[in-house]
Amino acid sequence: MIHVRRSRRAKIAAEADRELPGLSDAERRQVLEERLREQAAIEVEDVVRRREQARREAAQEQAERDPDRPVRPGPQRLPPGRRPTGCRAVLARRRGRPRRLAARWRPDPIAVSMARLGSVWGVAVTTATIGGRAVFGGTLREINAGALVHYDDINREFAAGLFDQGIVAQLAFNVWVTVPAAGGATTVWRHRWEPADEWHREAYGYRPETVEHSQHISLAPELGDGLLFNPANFHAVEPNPTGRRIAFAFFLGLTTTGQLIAWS
Ligand SMILES: O=C(O)CCC(=O)C(=O)O
Repeated sequence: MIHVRRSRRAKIAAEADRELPGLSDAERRQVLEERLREQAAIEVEDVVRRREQARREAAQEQAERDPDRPVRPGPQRLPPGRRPTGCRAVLARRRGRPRRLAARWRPDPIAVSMARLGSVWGVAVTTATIGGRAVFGGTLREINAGALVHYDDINREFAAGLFDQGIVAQLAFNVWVTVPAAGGATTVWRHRWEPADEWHREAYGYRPETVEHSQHISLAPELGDGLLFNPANFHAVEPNPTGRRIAFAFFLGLTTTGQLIAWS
């Protein structure tokens, strides 16, 4: 490692001497320090990018092995040539197309929730679109074994943008239709992703020490409770030893034009 750093330093020095001949010793030292700092930043970014990639692949493998893992089917109608990743890929492959389980419920809890949220916001909630086509929006989900500390952020997941609409903030909405007698609390921490978190990766999430010093709030769901929160904040679900914990859920995005769009 030391050998690699020395040879990198020598290479950067040679480049600087070639490009900027005639610098004083002090100027040359400053240029070298700046370039070494830039190089170090690029390397850190590269490590983070590789870890993210490894995490996505591990999460995908995990989802394939463990069908009970809490996954969220996300935007399924991807543009030509664009393949879904992570749990979305698994769901897309496993089921062909997502099924809207809520479709037979009357009234449809997803439609009711979106209508209420839209009336509070002042503009109706619409579905996110890709190339003009609406994506899947509204899941019925059972989580009994808990969920690791994790975050959801479409802008980090698809840095180049995925939907036709630009999103400035994301919210997660859950409304519980079956709750366990004990356990199953959702905890949300005042903590957003930072590069150092990558040292605490665990399967599809992060080890608890990532958030141990952050403020948090926990909610043990009651029947009919709804929870709207920013999923970019790290969050987790406590397992419930008995009973069933079932919720209708979707993501909401606040668009650059002030609309609310839904997906997943
Ligand atoms: O079920 C919950 O309480 C939250 C689940 C979750 O991780 C999410 O909505 O992103």
